Amino acid sequence: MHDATHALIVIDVQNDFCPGGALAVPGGDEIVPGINALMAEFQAVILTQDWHPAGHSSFASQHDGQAPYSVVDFPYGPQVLWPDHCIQGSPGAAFHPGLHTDPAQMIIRKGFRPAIDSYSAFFENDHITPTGLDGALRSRGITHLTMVGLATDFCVNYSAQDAARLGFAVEVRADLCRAIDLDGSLGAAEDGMRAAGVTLR
Ligand code: VGL
Ligand code: ZN
Repeated sequence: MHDATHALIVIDVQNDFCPGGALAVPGGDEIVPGINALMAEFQAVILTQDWHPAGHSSFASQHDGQAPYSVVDFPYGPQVLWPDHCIQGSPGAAFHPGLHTDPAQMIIRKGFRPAIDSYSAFFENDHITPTGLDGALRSRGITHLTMVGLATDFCVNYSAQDAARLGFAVEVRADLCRAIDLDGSLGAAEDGMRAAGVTLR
């Protein structure tokens, strides 16, 4: 059992990111039993939930002539356009039914502002708008984070790098993550996380 300074952050283990979902990550459901087991080792378990309004600006459906997985320029930089996914209150936005949610002390929802996507559990994709997680962790004296979930190369990657830059000691359990891997995004994410000081294991 870790002490009270360590938290487990479980990222976006939601139906739309699992096989059969709108933005399915290959093998996304395989990590659920291992994550459930890992929860028992932590005094603090926090879940994140991708939580978009219908018609969110990150959806390809909102951009004439753009296919899902194309990249367009947003005011804050390049943005991948996704299939419609994790719409607030929809079955796809719900946690995977096998995920143990009772141990969670906090659920951070993100991506609810129509004009900004949010991969990271700490900041939206403008890298300015905070989710509040940094303050919540700090006020509890939490300094060490273990991250698991979906997808390795997007929400886990952005969350881990932001956390490391904010001064947390961060470990990503790659065996309890699965990737989308668009055009080498997994390799780039692994390099970026290591460069930011994240421990990958
Ligand atoms: C995610 C793409 C869009 C993720 C969320 O959880 O990695 N990826 N929204
Ligand atoms: Zn999303």
